[in-house]
Amino acid sequence: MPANLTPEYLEAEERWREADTPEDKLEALHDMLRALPKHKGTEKMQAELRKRIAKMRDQVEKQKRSPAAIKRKPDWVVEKQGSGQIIVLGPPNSGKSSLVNSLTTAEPEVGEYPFTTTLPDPAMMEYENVQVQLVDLPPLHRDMSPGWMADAMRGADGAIMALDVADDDILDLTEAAFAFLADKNISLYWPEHLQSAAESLGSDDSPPDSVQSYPTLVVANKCEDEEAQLRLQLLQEMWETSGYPRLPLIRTSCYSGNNIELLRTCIWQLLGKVRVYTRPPGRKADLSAPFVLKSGSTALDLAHAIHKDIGAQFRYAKAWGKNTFDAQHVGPDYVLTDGDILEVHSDN
Ligand SMILES: Nc1nc2c(ncn2[C@@H]2O[C@H](COP(=O)(O)OP(=O)(O)OP(=O)(O)O)[C@@H](O)[C@H]2O)c(=O)[nH]1
Ligand SMILES: [Mg+2]
Repeated sequence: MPANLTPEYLEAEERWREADTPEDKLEALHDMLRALPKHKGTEKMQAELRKRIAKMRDQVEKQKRSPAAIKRKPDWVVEKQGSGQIIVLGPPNSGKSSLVNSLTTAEPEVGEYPFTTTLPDPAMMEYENVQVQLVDLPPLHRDMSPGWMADAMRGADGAIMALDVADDDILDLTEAAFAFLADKNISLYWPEHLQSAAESLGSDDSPPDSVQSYPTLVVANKCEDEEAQLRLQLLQEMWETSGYPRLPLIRTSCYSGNNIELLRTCIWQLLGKVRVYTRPPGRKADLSAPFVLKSGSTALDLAHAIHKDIGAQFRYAKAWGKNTFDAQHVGPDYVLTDGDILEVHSDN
């Protein structure tokens, strides 16, 4: 941030942060542009502000065209889609939107300045033959996150917490992000189904202790930075002394693409789900359209997912998979493995 920002600008920026509606945000953005000193040093900020104004104006216009739809639900409610929903958490400017950009075909706004993302922004991530919904969120900060953030997170199946290992303020910003979560009684915990992450932060293996709790993977982003390793060591120490929950960690860089594909796999594993295929007797399974069920689900759960009558009249299934021999007869309690193919037989 340039040092010569006027109090008027800062006041308008504060109003923008606090604004709950796109109209109020638009008005505050206009005031920010008006109050921004106009000289060579602020040309980039002026251009960014104009871009944000144009985007916000589009949003206001869209709302006007469908007032009924807007009345029904607030802007921060994201409808779940795909096989599961993962929220993207983290302090300001840590690269949350850039990660969503790298993992999906969506183009959420990325900015050099903090508080670029102001509303939840869903995007679909492809993982092999399934789609996972990522929700890019505004930054987490003790004093500066909007109060509705906790509501926006509700219902998610897991979270990634992006931290910026190129930023000297990483410890303070991480603390401010955790303070927001603590304030809202939101906890994060180790995702038991994750198989791919080699590193971990902290040692406190406490189970989730609040109504709102998420299996979480920490993403150390901007890891191409020369001093990333040093900051990660400091982060490790701080994690221990602060008593934060033990969480897995992977290092990524949106700039070099490092570990982005590993992150994709981890996100799928975070969900703790299995993909199972069905085949009608004597025919081939359609491997492009899996049933996606909670890990630990059984052959009977699959039968119910196919149709309630098939579930009610389940007799047995033939299974092909990693843990069975081909066409093995299995009963209702057979626990499904990712990639299983089942031929379900019922009295129906
Ligand atoms: N060096 C480096 N910069 C990155 C990387 N990923 C993102 N950035 C930059 O970091 C800045 C912030 O990126 P965003 O994706 O907007 O961050 P954010 O966390 O969504 O920011 P807010 O929405 O404001 O909280 C931008 O200038 C990005 O280009 C990375 O891997 N390495
Ligand atoms: Mg963002």
